Formats: sequence, structure tokens, C-alpha cells
Amino acid sequence: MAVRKLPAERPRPKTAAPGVNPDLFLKLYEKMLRAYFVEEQCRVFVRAGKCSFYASARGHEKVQIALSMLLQPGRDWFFPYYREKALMVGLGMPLDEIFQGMLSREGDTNSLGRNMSEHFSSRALRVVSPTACTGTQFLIAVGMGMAVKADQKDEIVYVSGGEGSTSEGEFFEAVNKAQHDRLPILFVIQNNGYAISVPQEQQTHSQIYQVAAGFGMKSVRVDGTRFTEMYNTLKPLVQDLREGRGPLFVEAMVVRLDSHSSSDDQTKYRDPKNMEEARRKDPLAHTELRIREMGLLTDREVEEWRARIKTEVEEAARTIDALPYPDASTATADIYSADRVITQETGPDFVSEKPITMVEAINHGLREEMEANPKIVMWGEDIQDPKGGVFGVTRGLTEAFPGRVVNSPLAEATIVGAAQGMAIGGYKPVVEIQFGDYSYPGYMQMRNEISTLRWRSASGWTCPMVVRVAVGGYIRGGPFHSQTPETLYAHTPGWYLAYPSNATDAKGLIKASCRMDDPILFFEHKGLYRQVYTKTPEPGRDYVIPFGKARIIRPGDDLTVIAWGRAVHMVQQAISQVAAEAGGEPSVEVIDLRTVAPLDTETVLASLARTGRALVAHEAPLFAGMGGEIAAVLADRGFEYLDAPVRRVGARDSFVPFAPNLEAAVLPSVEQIAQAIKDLLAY
Ligand SMILES: Cc1ncc(C[n+]2csc(CCOP(=O)(O)OP(=O)(O)O)c2C)c(N)n1
Ligand SMILES: [Mg+2]
Repeated sequence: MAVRKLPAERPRPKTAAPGVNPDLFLKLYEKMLRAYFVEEQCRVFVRAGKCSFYASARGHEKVQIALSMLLQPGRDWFFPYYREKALMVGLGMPLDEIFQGMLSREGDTNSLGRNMSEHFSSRALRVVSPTACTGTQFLIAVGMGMAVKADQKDEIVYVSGGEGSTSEGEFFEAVNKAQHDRLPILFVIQNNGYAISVPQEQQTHSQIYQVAAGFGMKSVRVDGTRFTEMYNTLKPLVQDLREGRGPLFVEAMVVRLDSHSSSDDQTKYRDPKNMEEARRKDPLAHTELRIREMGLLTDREVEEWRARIKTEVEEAARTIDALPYPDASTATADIYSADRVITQETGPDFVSEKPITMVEAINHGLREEMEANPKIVMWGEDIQDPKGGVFGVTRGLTEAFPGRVVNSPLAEATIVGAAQGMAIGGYKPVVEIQFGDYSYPGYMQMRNEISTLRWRSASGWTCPMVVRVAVGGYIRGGPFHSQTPETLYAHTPGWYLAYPSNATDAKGLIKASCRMDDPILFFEHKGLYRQVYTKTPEPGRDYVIPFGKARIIRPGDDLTVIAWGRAVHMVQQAISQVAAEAGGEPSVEVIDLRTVAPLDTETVLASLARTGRALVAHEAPLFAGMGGEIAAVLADRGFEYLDAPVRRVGARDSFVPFAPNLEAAVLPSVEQIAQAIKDLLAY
């Protein structure tokens, strides 16, 4: 770093520069030095092979520290990205915690060694554990903004990212929603000109701050490498934000002094001139120069500060480096809450003999839970009254609970991403995805963010929430209104997955879902919503069904058939068909799983032990489907019981076509199930 020599005995001025007081400037300098020595120490760890992911914040440190000084650690909320060590230093994260995160050592308060280095988390500082995904954080911050606003608090939600991440769709969704709802969110885009090797002009033809302004958001561009102007520009704007005058967007122009990460070598794609220009803007060198020029510190004092802070950082680093890695037995802890909350089925204590549909069951369950828990809030496409959802499941709830059941933008990543943020903020979102086929824009949030939050923060952060998803075919809905994607979601740890087949179970499971401490996917088969054969008397207010408890809906001795959702009814019809043909009831046991995750393997194995034969029937395609998983469990743990191969019936490995005869050719039929039952009974 260039250090210009100046006379040591200058008198210290009262004002560092117009509008900035010397104490503030010195505080900035001290924090920048600390951040600098942390970076230097991390480089040593990288060279020693002790840290496999390192993303230097050199060049970004001034804007990060300036913002930490304008915000309030422990009161405001922070959704950082992976290049924010200086923000952590600015917020006052202890050096031990920073190095524990960087080295993944025992006692790591960020993640107990589960999350990557550079992904800092702290409940005390309200720094919410980030993932490595570029752009997902914006929507989670939106949800937190919704929580803060609903609670009428004057807290600010900081969310940041690089300029590259603003090409992600979730960024646009977040800016749209934040401005629409006038949420107290501070968007900070740190524009260093590169996304790894890709220069900004290859990302976009726009200016990022103008994109935000186009959404109607208050938006400014600042030089993030210079303090005074940035600080003075942002201070009143941050105050406006705190006073509820809507979100603020800041594009901070910074430089990336180092390679993108420890896996990158920028000399391969940046020319020396470009790197030299960046170095000339080095925020630390500039501040040091100004400090000396203004005589805030003498040369000797500068050297003393450097030595003191370097020693402090190196000591913390040494202490943490001496620790072992976390015990391997902890690797899979915290995927789910230790408290299942609901372990016993209570009821059903039917309140009336009059049968209700699944739609009514879910609607009544939601209504009762909303009455009991004022933190339950709902949104989704078209769910607000008077329509009350395209299937009418939420009808009447907007009117019964004003302000708590609203339409969302047509944006599935927003629906689930914001739900996560609001759940972190203490609410219980129960949101609707109109069709399972359209859950995929939200898949990034569901696969990488929501599922991992508890685990990756060692239960520091959690997001209990419910995502209701309308699924299933046989409704002549064609390829994009017929999917039943439970396999995809069952393959994602961190979620519970309910898939009821009748009104009683639907009510018991939706009520349980609303009370649990984990993210729940609640699959509702469209083809069952109002079917007569799914109607049952209505269970009472206290009825809840624990997850992972299947129900034997028909006992039998010769064959076990395992199904869930609509397939349960197809199996029953198939048994009637077999009975009619054979002139007598076959002794077939039918198990309705009710929840796909967790899978009640105990009930299934116990049944197999009695019957010796098993068939799995499901609506989703066979290849790599849940039937394969269940068959594998039975083959592995039930091999001794088996008198026949485990058979599966499911859809063909295709999409669901629109024409009725083509749809029938792809989705499994009652006849196929009946044939499989006969084959297995005769085996
Ligand atoms: C969704 C997603 N796609 C790709 C990546 C790989 N990746 C990590 S950082 C990065 C570039 C990000 O650049 P920018 O947003 O400008 O932030 P910077 O690293 O420059 O601070 C890419 C492509 C990722 N982490 N997440
Ligand atoms: Mg960048």
C-alpha cells in the first residue's frame, strides 16, 4: 500500500473534511485496518490449505464499513452476500467468530462448519446466514421487510449483492415487491465491474440504479471508495428509510482489488492497466493518505495503529487455528427441529355427521389456525376474496381476517422467498402455489435457501412456514397443470411433505402444518378437491395428524399396497375390480402414507412382514420416483419377508398430454393397478 510521508507533528484539526467529524473518520480507519489485516490473515490460511473458499472484500471495505456506521447492529437486519468481511468487522463481529467461520472450526457460531467460509451469521448482530446463491437473498430480505412493517418497527433491512447478481430474476422480483409494499429495505449493490471474469457490459445495457428507479424506488449511485460524500449522501436517506418513507437503493461503485475468489486468477482476464486503475482507487490507501494529510494521526501513530491491529488479528487467528474441526457426528444435526411439535394423533372427534369436501376441510383448518395464531399470514396468486384462490381453498379468509390474506405478485420465487423472510421475522406464512407445475421459479428458494437455513446456521435461524401446492392430473389440464412433483421435493432434506387423500386427513395435516417448527410442503390434489369419495365428516378443532404416520385404510393378509394422494382411491377401485372378477374380496392391505416425507417405513415394513408381498402405486412417473425408494427400503430391510418382487405402478416416463386418450395413455390406470394386484397375488 502506498504510504505518503508527511511531517509527524501537525496539529490535529477539529474537522476532518466538511461535514465529517474526525472521530468518525478515525473509526472508519480503524475498522478498515482491522478488515485489511483479516484479509491478509485469510490469504495466509488459503496458502496453507486451511481455507478452501476466500473472497476478498478489498476495494469494497469503505462502503461496507460506512453503512455499518449508518445502521444499528443488533437492531437492524442484515442479509449480506459472500464478499462482506468488512461489513462484519464494521458491525462488530468478534474476530474469533470471523475466523471460526473462515476456518470452519469447532464452536463455529456461524454454522458449526456446515456453511462455506465467507458466509457469516450471527443472531446477536441480526446477520442472517447467507447461501452462495447469487440473488436469492433479495427476496428473503423482502419478507423480513414485510415482518418489520407489519410489526410497525423502525428497523431497517440491509440486503446486498454484486452487480452481477442483479441479472438474476429474483433481484427484479424483490425490487418490485419492496417498492410496491413500501418496505424498509436498503438495497446495496456493490458494483466492482466484474462477475468473476464477466465485465458488467456483458451483463446488461442498463445502469443498475436506474433499473431500481424505473420501479419507482428512491435510488442513488455513490462512489463507494470515497467516504465523505458517500456518508453525507446516505445519512439523510437512511434516516428517511428508518422513518418509513419507503425502500432505498444504493449502487456503490467499488473496485475489486483481488481475484474473485481463491479459485480465480484475475490476471488471466484483466489487463494490467485495468488492475492498476483499480489499485489507484484503493479505499484504504486513500483513507490513510487523508488521515495523514489532515494530521488526524502522525506517521508514528499510523504505524502504531497498524501494528496494534495486526497483532490483535493475528492472535485471534492463532487461537482459532488451534481448534479442531467440529465433531463429524454433528454433520447432519439441525436439518429439522428437534421438537416435532406434533407426535400424537388427537381426535378426530367429528363435529358433525355431514360430510365435507377436501376444499372445505383445508379451508376450515386454515380458518381455525388463523383464529388461534395471529402470526399466520397468507399470500398467493388470486387467493384474496372474492375469488379466494383458483380452487376456492382460501375463500372467505380475507374477509374473516382483514389484511392477513392477500394476493401476491405473479411470481413464485417471491411467494416462497418472502415467506422465508417473514418466517425468520417471527411470522407464520402459509402461502399458496397455484399449480405444482409452477413451483419451479421458487425451486431455488425451496431447494437451496429454505431447506438449508436451520442446518446451515446450526439452528441459529429457522423459517417455519407452509407452502400449499395444488398438484395432480386426471383433470385434462395438459402438461403444465397436471404434475405431481413430490419426488423432487422429497429429495430435498429440510422439508416435511404432506399429501392427503381425504377430507379428514387434509384437515388434520393442514392444522399440524400450521403448528410445526419446520418448512412444510402441503400437496393438494386438484382432482380430489371436491370428489364425493374424498368427503368425510368434519374433524374437530383439535384434530392434528403427526407427520410420518401412515394409515392402514384397509387391512389384509396377502398383499400390501402403498399409495398416497389420488392413487389411494385408484387402489381401492382396483381392489373392487379384482373382487368383482374373482367373485370375492382379495385380502389386500392398503396403506395411505399421508406424508411422503418423512416416510413411515415402520408401518410399511410391519405390513410386509405379515403379507410378504408389496405393490407401490403412485401418480408420478416411475423412473427415479418414490416407488423406487420404497421398493429399495423393502428390498433392503424387508428382504426376509418377501415372497414376490416388489412391484410399482406409476405414470410413464413422459409429460402429461392434453388430449383425454393421450392423458390416459400416460397416467397410471385402475386397470394397471388391478393387474399388478392380480399378478402379485398369483406369484
Ligand atoms: C445462482 C448462482 N449462479 C452462479 C453462481 C456462481 N457465481 C458465484 S459469484 C458469481 C459472480 C457474482 O458477481 P457479482 O454479483 O458481481 O458479485 P462479486 O463477486 O463481483 O462481488 C458467480 C457467477 C452462484 N454462486 N449462484
Ligand atoms: Mg461484481
